[in-house]
Amino acid sequence: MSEQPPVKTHGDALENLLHEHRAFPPSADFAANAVAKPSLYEEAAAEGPEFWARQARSLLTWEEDFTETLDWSDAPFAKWFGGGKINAAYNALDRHVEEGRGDRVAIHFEGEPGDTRTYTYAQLTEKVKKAANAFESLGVAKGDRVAVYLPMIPEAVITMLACARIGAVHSVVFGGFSADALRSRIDDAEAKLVVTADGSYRRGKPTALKPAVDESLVKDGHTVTSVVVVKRNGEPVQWTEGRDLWWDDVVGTASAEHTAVGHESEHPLFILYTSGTTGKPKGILHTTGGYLAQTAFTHLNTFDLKPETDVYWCTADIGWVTGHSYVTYAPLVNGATQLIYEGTPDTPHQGRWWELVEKYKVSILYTAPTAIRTCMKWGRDIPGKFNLDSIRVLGSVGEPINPEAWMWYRTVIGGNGGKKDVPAPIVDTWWQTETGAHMIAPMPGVTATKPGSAQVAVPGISIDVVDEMGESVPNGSGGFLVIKEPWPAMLRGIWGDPERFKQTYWSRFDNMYFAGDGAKKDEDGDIWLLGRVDDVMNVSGHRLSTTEIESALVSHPSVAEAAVVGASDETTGEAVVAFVILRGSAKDDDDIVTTLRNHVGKEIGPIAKPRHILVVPELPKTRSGKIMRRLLKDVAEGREAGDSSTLADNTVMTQIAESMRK
Ligand code: 6R9
Repeated sequence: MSEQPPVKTHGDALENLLHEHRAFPPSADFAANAVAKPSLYEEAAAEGPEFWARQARSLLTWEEDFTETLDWSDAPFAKWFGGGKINAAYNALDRHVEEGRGDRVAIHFEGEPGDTRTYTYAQLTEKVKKAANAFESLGVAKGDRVAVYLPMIPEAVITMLACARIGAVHSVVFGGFSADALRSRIDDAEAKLVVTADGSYRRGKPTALKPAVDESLVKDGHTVTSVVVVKRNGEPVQWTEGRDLWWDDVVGTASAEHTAVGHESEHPLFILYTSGTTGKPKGILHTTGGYLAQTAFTHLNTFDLKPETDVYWCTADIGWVTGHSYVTYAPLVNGATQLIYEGTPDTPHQGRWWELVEKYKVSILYTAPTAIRTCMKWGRDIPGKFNLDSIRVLGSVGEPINPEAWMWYRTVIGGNGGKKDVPAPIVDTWWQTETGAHMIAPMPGVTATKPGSAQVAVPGISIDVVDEMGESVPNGSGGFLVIKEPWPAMLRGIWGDPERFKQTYWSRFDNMYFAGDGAKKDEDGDIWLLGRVDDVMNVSGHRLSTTEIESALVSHPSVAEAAVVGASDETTGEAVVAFVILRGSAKDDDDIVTTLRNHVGKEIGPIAKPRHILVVPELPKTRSGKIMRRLLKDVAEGREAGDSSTLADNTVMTQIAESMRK
């Protein structure tokens, strides 16, 4: 344990006001059997980029070995593993079959209504070969783009891998996005094929997808020649002859023979548009060799994966980068057995996730803080009804995880409701669509984990926190998170816009990638993420992090969830405005707002006391669980809320507006 609370202020840097100083070292047993050993850090430091060359050769099968590890001569455009040829689908599928792992379960699928399917590696390989043949028969060739607009069903993974197999570039668009959002992504990537479904099941109701595709293609001027439709929920669909084809007709009848040829290491693998931003979507481009090497390495080491025995479950949607790297690619490249679940955590009851953990004996669970906080709100009795003993590693991603939620996750989920002597370690993984793979994360079995901190750079990754001038800050101080050396899974650019790539990520500091996140180093040098820099408020000259105030609010027993924004204010520059969801009984407490203001004052300091606290029934979130503070800022500043088309639930803003009027 660190002796000092990791708090201090430093010049103009972010004020660190958290008082968290617990640390949980790995058990001797876990450490002894762990995949990642402490020596990984020394090896990486000594070897430089060659560390990654070694990982790429040991974790992947290359059709042709590479001749150059890294070409950074055209920075910031990196080339990794030049001269190498590799097929992503071959690595995820065929080689496991060829090496005698064909009977291992690749995917356990559970639909929301309770229907199940199981695919072994041999069966999944056959499906992907058929899909690859089918897409080729529709004229899709290497380099062509394919838009994927599917729910969380095995066909999503099959489609992505079939594209990778033939060298087509997939662009997955969230099933929750509107027809307009889909069209702008189709246009930007000039997609030839769209793969979709009639619909899916969410919250017990069939929801439609195909109508949005139809609507998106009404106006001429697009590049789509075929739409392949998976039959998922049997909802009636409109049909455009000559363009629309049922999956079963075209994939079902295709040949199961297909040879995977190696593509250049730098061949584009996918484009993924970043969510929640206004203006033209940013198509983040990833390529093959480096991406696969880093995703496979991190999946193995961060999660301590034992592919023969573990059952891994990442709850992320395929439309999010986490679903790309840690559902479709890394787990299959590593030969893991994974669970894919279609629906929502509360259908048909609030224990659905825990029921699935018990049923499939999930041993590694990877989810987002927003989901953990939602489960906290429902109460520990719900997971308490299930046996969670199988869980041995827990992961978190997407947002800073409040210490409160971290401790709950550890005890209630990782500790099987307190019944386990040694709860499962939690790995808080910081990374982005742009980084492609984990960048900051503890290694279970090596790192003594701290509630709320992602802590240390992944071996082979160079991370720092710098001040306004780009100078590294000392321990105990805060600033901007940067990446100092190129990394294998880094984005190779923004689709069709090299200038915007340079401008967005490489212009703020010289020769450093600016992630857009604020962070601090504690006294031990461990990194704490403080949220997006645009989520940092300036109140009377004091820089306050939304995350810290949210954590303080959530640490009060009456608060289930909280979101904080800065509203512009003539006198103080910005004023803190908090939106809170209360737990059951607190709703009848008339003094709750005063109580919470004082609580924040006590936890952080009077300067952080919210000017206004608004009690709301829900918070606006994207499908990946990120709170859209931009919309709350509109409310806080008395404006009409802006574009909410990327919200998971479109009615939330109306609910908030109604609660304001009361
Ligand atoms: C993987 C993913 C990236 C942004 C990132 C940061 C936030 C992600 C986090 C985290 C604190 C973590 N973020 N993981 N913040 N701790 N463990 O989420 O990608 O959707 O591109 O979002 O998410 O702000 O910059 P993406």
